[in-house]
Parts: sequence; structure tokens; C-alpha cells
Amino acid sequence: MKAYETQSIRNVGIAGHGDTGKTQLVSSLLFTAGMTTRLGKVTEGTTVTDWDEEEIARKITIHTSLAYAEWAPSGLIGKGDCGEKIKINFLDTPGYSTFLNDTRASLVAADAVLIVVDAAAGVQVGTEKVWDYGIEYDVPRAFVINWMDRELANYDRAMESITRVFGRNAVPLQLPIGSERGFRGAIDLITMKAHLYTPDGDGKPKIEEIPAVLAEASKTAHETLVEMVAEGDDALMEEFFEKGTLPIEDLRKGLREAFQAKRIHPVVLTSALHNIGSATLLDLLADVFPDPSQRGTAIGHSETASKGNEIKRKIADSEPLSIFVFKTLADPFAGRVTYFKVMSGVLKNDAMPQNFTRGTSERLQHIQVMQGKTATAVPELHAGDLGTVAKLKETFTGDTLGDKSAPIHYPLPHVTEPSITFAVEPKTRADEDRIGPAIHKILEEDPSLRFSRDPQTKEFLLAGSGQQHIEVVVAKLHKRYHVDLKLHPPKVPYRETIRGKADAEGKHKKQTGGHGQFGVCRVRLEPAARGTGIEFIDDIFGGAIPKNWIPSVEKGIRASAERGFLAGFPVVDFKAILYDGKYHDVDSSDMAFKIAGSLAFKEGMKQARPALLEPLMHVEVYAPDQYSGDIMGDLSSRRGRINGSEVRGATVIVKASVPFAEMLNYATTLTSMTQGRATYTMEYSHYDYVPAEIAEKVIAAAKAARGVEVEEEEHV
Ligand SMILES: Nc1nc2c(ncn2[C@@H]2O[C@H](COP(=O)(O)OP(=O)(O)OP(=O)(O)O)[C@@H](O)[C@H]2O)c(=O)[nH]1
Ligand SMILES: [Mg+2]
Repeated sequence: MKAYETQSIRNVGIAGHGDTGKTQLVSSLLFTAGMTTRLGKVTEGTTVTDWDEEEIARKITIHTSLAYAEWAPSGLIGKGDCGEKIKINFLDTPGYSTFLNDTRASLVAADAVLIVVDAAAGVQVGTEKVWDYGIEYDVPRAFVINWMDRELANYDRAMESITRVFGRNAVPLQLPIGSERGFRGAIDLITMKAHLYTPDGDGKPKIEEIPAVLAEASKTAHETLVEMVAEGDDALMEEFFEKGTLPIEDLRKGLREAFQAKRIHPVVLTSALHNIGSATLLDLLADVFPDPSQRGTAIGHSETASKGNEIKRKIADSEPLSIFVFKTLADPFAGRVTYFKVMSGVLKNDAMPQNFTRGTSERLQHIQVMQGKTATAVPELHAGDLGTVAKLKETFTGDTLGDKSAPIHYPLPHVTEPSITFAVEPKTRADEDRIGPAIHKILEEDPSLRFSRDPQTKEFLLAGSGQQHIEVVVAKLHKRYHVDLKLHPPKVPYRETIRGKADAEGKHKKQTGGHGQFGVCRVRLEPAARGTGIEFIDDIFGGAIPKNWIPSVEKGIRASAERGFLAGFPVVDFKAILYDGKYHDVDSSDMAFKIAGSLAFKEGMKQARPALLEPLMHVEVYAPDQYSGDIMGDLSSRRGRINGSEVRGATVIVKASVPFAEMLNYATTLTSMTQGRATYTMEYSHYDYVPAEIAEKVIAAAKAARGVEVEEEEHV
């Protein structure tokens, strides 16, 4: 395969609400560009980008896949720079809310986002989410209204929902020809031609004059487009006022600039399943979407986690090599596969860059590009290109590698905290032995997953972003690593905190035989803001406790807090101020002060009005209008607070804040309440106090589950 230079590369993130047709769209673009010989279908499990067995089984995208089309623009939206092939890299991202973590993390590699919208549903909650990711990474955003052939597809309504939510800068580049099953293509408003496609054809249109019935509407839409493009560009504005229009080439160039400056969000139309609109869209990606260098400079730091001095890097071959790892896959056969973007310089096969994050060097043998699961070895990758390499030893997601003489660290990816925890039980003894190593591999590819063992109940706990997320992990463990687990109902991750202040002494003194043990500390406890965790403050003056034992006190307090006070849930959001103590030259030790810290903490908790905290979820329910009353009533009865509702077409969106503990069986209730016509999303919002009468029950139940009074032992 040809090595594409930066100017001939496009990195396009395909993102949107679940089931809008992202994977199908990538499939139709790959087929149209001749990258596949058959139009792969999601329903048949034959697309390039949904290749994982779980994805095929569930018919949804679970993790981002890479694919590419080599496409020479065919002049469909103006002559442009026709002829030269462009390599369009697609990042086909998940749309289901449970898997949006991965979407957010992988869009870091995109230089523009193409947001897929369902022609019947219009803008949905996922649409807004991915739009926000585009803003977070500061990249241009365009829309494709897909599924135009769908029954009840409605261009006007979908377009209206886009401009209502995202503003008038979302501008149509096309008007539809035909509707629902009769959808045949679109008027291109740049060239003012009709692009007519054969359904289930080769994805390339016949060019015709605009049908008379659409002439008037096309003219008006063309003028709007011209005006929007010219706005903000004085030279174009002048030309526009003089001539009343713009020549095609100026319009297309102006559009490119306005798009890249994020002044315009173009909207195009497709039917991915029937391969309508594909070539026009490929031309748009090649001719109007930015190449990686057009983002200006990449910004990193001299130290990891955005610490140290800021370093700017031009995204160009002429700069020193730097590559950023945005994803890791654990393949049971190929081993670890590392997905990266070349941020600057040229990466040659067999290079041995420094891993700046880990302080080691890695040999990159067999650098490759991905067409779904299929890897093709390449001799080199230029600045801006995306690639993978297998079997790196010490490189993980979020690492920066590069030329040893020019270190740089790109920002670490955002990791979402898990919002749901399940207990998993190994089915056999053999499963129990295998669970650790197997999960370890999955954790590497999925930073939003947490695995732990409850110290009291000895249960294995898997925490993730939703039930489906955990189910997929359990299925992967079974298929890839032959580990069988039973899933137990989710646990509410309660926490404990304090409402009042305390001042307590912890005294550990043992004088029996040989060496004694001695340590005394005085600690004040104070409530701290929600989300701050534990803050330990050393306020010792005059050496009442020697410096080297102070961390021991802190460890004792933290370990005790982790084990909980009321019901075994971690105690958070408090300050522990160590301000006095006593020691003994011979008998004091690390252990003695750990125990003293732990005793002071427990004593303090008794005075500090301990309280239970529970997670509250932000819930959005999407349902046909007529159910809105039932849905709100039900959420209120779950101790929910309704934050509002919004009507979009025939759909009502109810937004509420509800304790997680009350949402465990919600899916079942909602389905029976609406005959399966509603969906909902739920994400962690914040922690708040559990009302007293409920707290009592939770505490009793937690103690019963542990089969013991919460530990009273003194050992740390
Ligand atoms: N009729 C019709 N069906 C479509 C079209 N696009 C997608 N579909 C169907 O919609 C379903 C979902 O398509 P996908 O491509 O998996 O959607 P997605 O957005 O990738 O879904 P997630 O990745 O799970 O969010 C599949 O059954 C497709 O066949 C279209 O343009 N027309
Ligand atoms: Mg998909």
C-alpha cells in the first residue's frame, strides 16, 4: 500500500446515537471505494468494522474500529483537486450509551467528526453527547442524516431538530430526492445538480439537472448556503454582493474554510443500507474535511498528565517523531494490539522510539494499518496517520512514544468512573484461578472497567458503565479465556461520610514481654466537600510525633476509612488533621502508629455523626408522548426528582435525578409500562445523603450480608 503524506490523509470519527447506521455507513463507503467486493451488512454480521464476535452476536458496536478508503474525489461537489487519491481513515465508534466511553476516548484521534442522525428520530441524546466530544477535542463537526429510506423518515423534521439543538450553523448541503422507500439521492447545493443513485447499486450517482419541482426550493437553499459560507469571509462576501452568487470553486473552498473554522456544520443525506449518497459523501470527506495538519499544532507537556511546560508540535513530517496511543486491544491470539496516531514526524517500520510515559524503549516491529480486523503491514506512516502494532511489552493506552531527543507527553485520556457494580462468582475452582489473569487482559483494553475483591465478603466485584458493559465482559471472558462466571445483581456502591466534627485520641500501647509497642496520636476530623475523598493534613509542631511516623498515622486512617464504619462502605469526603501525639524512643514503630491512626479514626467517627451516601443517577427516558405522565409518576415513586421534560416530535424526553438503588429493576418496569416503546439512558451524577429510615435498612442489610458485625479488629 502507498504511504500517504499528511495532506492526503483524513481522520474521520463516525459517531452518533446508537443504531443510527454508523457501521452500515462505513460499510457502504468502503464498498463504494472498492475496498470490499461486497456490501457488508450489520444484519448479516459481515461489516468490516463490527468484527468482534460479541459485536456480531449483538449487532451493535462495542469498541471503536479502524478502516480506510482510498478515494480519488470524482468532482461530484466541484472539480476540486480531482485525481489524487486520498486515504480516509474511519473511526467507527459505538453509539450505545454504555459504550460511549470508548467513543470519547478514540475521538482523540479524529480530525473531524461526522455525526450520524436517524432520519426518523432526529437528534437523540447520543447525538448531543458526541457533539460535545467534538467540542471537547475542538474539531469540525458535520452531520449525515442516514436511514433516509426508512418508513416515517422525514427530512424536514430531522433537519429542524438539528438546527434547533445545534443552531443555524448546521447548513444543508443537499435536498432529498424522493422520500422513504422512494429516496433516490439528493440535489447537491454546491454544484446545483441532482445526484441520482440506484438503490443497492455501486454507490455512484448519475448526474442530472434539478427536477423542475425542486428548482425553487433548491435555489433558496443554495442561496442560504452561499450566504452562510460567505459570512465571516470579507473577500467572499464582496464577491457575493457583486454577483449575487459564488462560482462553484470559490463556494467549495469557502465551505472548506468555514467548516474547518467550525463556522459551518454541513448536513448531507444517505441511505447506508441501500448505498445511496455514498460517492457524494466520499467526495465531501476528501475535498472538504481537513487533513491532520490543519488542526494547527498538537499540544503536549514536558511531563505526563499535563504537568510541566507546554510543548507545541507542528503536525508535520519535518518535526521529531511523536506518537500517541489511543487504544489497546487484548487479542487472545495476536496478543496486545496498540492503536496509535502519528502526531509528528515519520514512523518507519522497525523504529525503536522511547516510551516517554514509562521511560523505556520499544521496538515497533511490523507497523500496520487496519481494515477492521485485518492488518496490512506498511513500511512507514506519515504525520497524522493512524496505525497499529502488535506485541508491545510495556506500552498502554494514553502513552506517548517518540524520538528520545525530543520528549513530549500528550494529554491522558479521560476515564469515566464506573456507575454500576456487579458481584461475579466463578463457577468452578478452575474458573476462580483463571479469573485474575484473564480480567487483567481485559482491563488493559478497557480503562472504564474496575475489578476488585471485597475484603469482607471475599466476593469478586466488576464495576462498569452499565449492565450491558458487564455482560459483554463476562461473555468475552467466557469466549476468549474460557472463564465462566455467574453474575449477581448489581450492588449499590454506597459510601460513608461525616456530618460533624470530632477530636479523638488513638493510643496503642502494649507492654507484654520483650519489645513494647507505643504510639499515640490526636486527630481532628472535619467534613469536606462532596467528591474530595480523604484529605490528610499534617499539623504536628515541635516533633510530638517524629516525621517518619506521620505517614504511618495517615496509612492507618486511610486503611480504616476504606473498611468503613457504619456498614463497611468506604468513608469519604473528610479531612483528618493530625495535630498532636506521643512517641517512645524504643517502643514506637510504623505498625504502632498505623494502629494508633486507625483507633483515632474509629473513635472520631463515633463523635462525627457518620452518615450514609448513595449515588444519584441522571436518567433520561425517551418514550411516545402519551406515556409521559406514567413515566414521571413512576420515577417520583422511586424517590426521583423530575428535572424537566421536553417534546421532540412525537417523543417525550423525561429527565430526572434518581437514586441508583431505586433503578435496579427499571428496565423491566419501563418495558411493561410502554409495551417496549421506550428507552432510557442513565449515568452517574453525584452522591447525596441517604434518608435516615432507608439508611437504617441499608446498614442492617449490609451487616447481614457480611455475616459479621463490621470488623472490630485492631490489625491494620
Ligand atoms: N433501511 C435502512 N436500514 C439501515 C440504514 N442504516 C442502518 N440501517 C440498519 O440499522 C441497524 C443499525 O445499523 P448499525 O450500522 O449497526 O448502526 P450503528 O449506528 O453502527 O449502531 P451502534 O454502533 O451500535 O451504535 C442495522 O440493522 C442496519 O441494517 C439505512 O440507511 N437504511
Ligand atoms: Mg456501529
